Amino acid sequence: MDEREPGHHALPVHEPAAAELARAATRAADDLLAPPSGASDDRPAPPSGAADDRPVPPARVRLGDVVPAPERVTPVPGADFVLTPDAAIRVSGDDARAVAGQLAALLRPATGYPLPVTDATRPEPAGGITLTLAASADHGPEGYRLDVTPDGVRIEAATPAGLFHGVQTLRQLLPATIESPLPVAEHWALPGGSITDRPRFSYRGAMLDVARHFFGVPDVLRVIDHLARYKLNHLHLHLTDDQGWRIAIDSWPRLAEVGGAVEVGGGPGGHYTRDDYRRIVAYAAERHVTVVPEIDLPGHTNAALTAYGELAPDGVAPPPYTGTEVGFSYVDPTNERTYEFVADVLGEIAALTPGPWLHIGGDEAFKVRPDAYAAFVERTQRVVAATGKTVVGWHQIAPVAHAEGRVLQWWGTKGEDPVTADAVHRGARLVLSPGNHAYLDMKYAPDTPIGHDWAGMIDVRRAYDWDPGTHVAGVPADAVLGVEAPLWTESVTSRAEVEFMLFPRLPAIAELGWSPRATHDWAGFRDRLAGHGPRWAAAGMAFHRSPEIPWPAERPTPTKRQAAIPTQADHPTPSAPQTAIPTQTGPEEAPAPGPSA
Ligand code: TNX
Repeated sequence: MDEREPGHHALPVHEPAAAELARAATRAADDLLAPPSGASDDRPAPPSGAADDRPVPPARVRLGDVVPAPERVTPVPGADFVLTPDAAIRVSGDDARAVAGQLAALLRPATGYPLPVTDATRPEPAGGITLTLAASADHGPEGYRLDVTPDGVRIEAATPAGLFHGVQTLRQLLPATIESPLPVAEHWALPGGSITDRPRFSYRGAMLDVARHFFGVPDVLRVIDHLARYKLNHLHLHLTDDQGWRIAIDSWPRLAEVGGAVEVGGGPGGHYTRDDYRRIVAYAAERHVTVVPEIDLPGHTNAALTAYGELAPDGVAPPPYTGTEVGFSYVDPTNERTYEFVADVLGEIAALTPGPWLHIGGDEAFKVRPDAYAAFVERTQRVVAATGKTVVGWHQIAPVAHAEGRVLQWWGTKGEDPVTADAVHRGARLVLSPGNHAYLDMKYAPDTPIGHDWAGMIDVRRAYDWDPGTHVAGVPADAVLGVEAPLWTESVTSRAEVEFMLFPRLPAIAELGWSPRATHDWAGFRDRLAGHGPRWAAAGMAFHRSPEIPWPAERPTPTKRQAAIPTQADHPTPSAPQTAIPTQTGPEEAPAPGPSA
């Protein structure tokens, strides 16, 4: 195990300075080796009109700076491509057109360029981006190939999901200012070379607990955007818990109306209507993200019991709960009415959910006797199967009889778990969310203003330094479906706080899920990640300025037409750990709904 000494988290303050120096030295060396920016013969000139009002030289992005690390990166020095105002995005077919629309929507705000989407068969204007869907391409269901040459950028994939992931890579190869919501005078260069890429695991996700504190649709859509940036493809929504029931159920209307009316701390809570949920699911699907809905059973059900006291073991509705204890509530596993409730709720959720998974919780039902618990979970697994979905549960359901295809979400903190290993031998697959590495509700360090510490502190290095393929003893890599980073929200109350806890740790988990193990390297990851800070800042996102990461010095923003880019004014200097969380992180508006094809 990679457990580190207690006290490690009192990070040496000189570490970032040393890393910063090393980085500066690398860049200086790069500058000596590389041809002067824009001066090589085969490099196109910067876009006309942009050169004069360009106040600073372009920030250099290297082809290998991508997070998560691609499978193979082959830089070609001097083969940079520069995106110019007359560029078009060419597509090879209708399915590629939707991704091209998304790419155009990503690039238009900061560049101010029209970037029309055109057919690849039309005569080509020079210097554009081509997206090619080729079913014969050997990149797997999510992989892609990206080529940058002075003449253009080409992305090829066998599926729209692969093209979409390639687009996220392209985005990261442009200067950080590409994230600006307003036009910026910038030299829009991409480093030359080729990338071929595909994921290590098919399930790469994050969980948002919308039960402890409720988060409205715009906040959830924004989290989906964050997942998509880092090639995560599952959003697990923890929709119900003691403090709130957050999804409307037609056949049991009081669940959301009554059970959704509070949250931790006594706030008004809230819930998603069926249309809200459909909107979330559709927005996610456009970004190749599958929503995994969780109805936590038989414990964590106080909110349901407040709405329908008949489900409680004593038949009496308890008062609403706004604290943060766990393990005290449960639906009566000996009452047939409970199984009508389970079938109705899971049936409605299944009907609203296009993805294959239905998560039934199963954690911390401390007050239910083991035999009654096993009988309840077995029966509930059968209810899920009857809906046509595949059951997912927290690893507490491991001892229960196997159900076809079932997936256990493992949140242990020790790599020894014979009960889970046994369930795997009986056919279960695992999604790994180790509490002491992947729980993004844990504090970064003792002075982190929000978060838990029961699984220890999780700094960026701890989030990164583990291997999903070997983490649980007796569980072979081929039984691991993937990884997920849960964000529980007992202490997380706003969009800014969500982002502060996700960044920069979510990209670490994303890299574990996507990148080949051979690329795993903390020093390299930390340096690649550093360049993402300015991207998050330009996008108006909050993040923790972890002292482990050599964030680049601030670069004056090359504004054009007085671009109002969110500044980092509320972030301290890179060497000081950020302990305060900005209350406002940019436009309050929801991200625009995805561009329609
Ligand atoms: C454990 S992880 C829980 C949650 C809490 C979380 C806080 C799991 C399946 N159950 O109910 O929110 O710890 O870290």
